[in-house]
Amino acid sequence: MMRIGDCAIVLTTGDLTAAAVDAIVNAANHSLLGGGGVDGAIHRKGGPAILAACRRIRAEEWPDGLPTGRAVITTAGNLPARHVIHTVGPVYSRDPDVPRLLAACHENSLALARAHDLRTVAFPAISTGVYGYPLAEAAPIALGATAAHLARHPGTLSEVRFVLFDAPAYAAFAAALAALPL
Ligand code: AR6
Repeated sequence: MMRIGDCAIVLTTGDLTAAAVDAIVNAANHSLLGGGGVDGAIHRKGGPAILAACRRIRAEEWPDGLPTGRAVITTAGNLPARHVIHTVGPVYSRDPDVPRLLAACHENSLALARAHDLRTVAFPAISTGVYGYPLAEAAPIALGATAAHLARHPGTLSEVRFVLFDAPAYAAFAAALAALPL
């Protein structure tokens, strides 16, 4: 755990779909219409209201799909969370834009949470599954972007939780949190 102003950054292991927070963040794809990994689990357990809201967002705001690094918010349907923030992580490559885009996912998701007066947000390890981002590279970017955002925007958020699916993911995030330059 680390405190930045009034907000705690917390690491846990488990299933993101069980998190009873104001918003969980979905590692989505451009289509916003579902997929595998954490995205599949969110739609499966949250029910059809999430997909219906995503279809509306596609029709009204993003007809060509949500760009990488951007975020949108919907209901969480039947999940214990109140909202789902959908963001699209980058597919891992050596392109120098990739770390910036992963940071943008975190910054834009947190900005959206603050804009909706949400206090507690839970993230998965975005891009580290199907999109192939190595955990040891993704963890410092995810935590660094989160810590910097909280330092710049104190007040609204009280907890940002990272729900890591397995022990290697937890270990990578714990090492990165301990090494954060603060
Ligand atoms: N709770 C917490 N973490 C989870 C869960 C869960 N229920 N399920 C998987 N993870 P991924 P990406 C972890 O593949 O790499 C989808 O098809 C998983 O172990 O879900 O951003 C989308 O539609 C990994 O550490 O997301 C996109 O097409 C992390 O969540 C694409 O995958 C992210 O893995 C996005 O790929």
